Amino acid sequence: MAGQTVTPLRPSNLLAPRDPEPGTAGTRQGLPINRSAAAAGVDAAELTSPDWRLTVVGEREDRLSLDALRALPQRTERLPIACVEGWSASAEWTGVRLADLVERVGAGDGASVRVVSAQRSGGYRVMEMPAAYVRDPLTLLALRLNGEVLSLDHGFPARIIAPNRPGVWQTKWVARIEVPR
Ligand SMILES: Nc1nc2c(c(=O)[nH]1)N[C@H]1C(S)=C(S)[C@@H](COP(=O)(O)O)O[C@H]1N2
Ligand SMILES: [Mo]
Repeated sequence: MAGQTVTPLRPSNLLAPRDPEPGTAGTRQGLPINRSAAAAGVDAAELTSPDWRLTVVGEREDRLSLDALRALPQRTERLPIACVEGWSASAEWTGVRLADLVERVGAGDGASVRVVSAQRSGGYRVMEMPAAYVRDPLTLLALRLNGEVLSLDHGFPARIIAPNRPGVWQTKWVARIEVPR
C-alpha cells in the first residue's frame, strides 16, 4: 500500500504466550512451538514420505497410511496444551479417536498404550498412557490443528492430544502405538 512505511505492531504478538525458549521458539498455527522438528532431529523426508505408516500393535497389527487415517471417522475437539515451562494454549484439534485405533487391533476398554515417536532420542520418545485416557472420547491422534494439516513442528503427520495431561506427554511425530499385553 502506498505511503505505508511504518510496520504496525502485531496485536497477536502482544497477546501470545511468552516465548517458551528464545532462539528456537516460535508460534505457528496459533500455538507455541517449544521443540521444533529440526531441534528434535526428526527425519522430515521420512515423515513426509508417501511410504509413511503408523503402526498400531495389539492382538493384531495395523499399518495405516496418512490417507487411511484420514478415511477413518474424524473428531474435532478444543483442548489445551499446558507446558511446564509456563504457557498454556488451547486449540482445535481434528483426528481419530485413540480408542477407535486400539479397538481396531482387538484391544478392549481396559487397554493402556505405549506411544512411540519418530524422534530417535530424548526423553519424549516414548510415552505411556493409562487406560482412562485411552478410552476418553476426547483423546485424539490429531492430524489437523485449527483447521489446517499439522505443521512438521507441531508433529506432522500425527500427534497425541489428550485432556488433563501435561504438555510433555502430548507426543509429536507419533510412529507407533502399542497395547502392552
Ligand atoms: N516427540 C516429542 N513430542 C513432544 C515434545 C518433544 O520434544 N518431542 N515436546 C512436548 C512438550 S514439552 C510440549 S509442551 C508439547 C508442545 O510442545 P511444542 O511447543 O514443542 O509443540 O509437545 C510435547 N510433545
Ligand atoms: Mo512442554
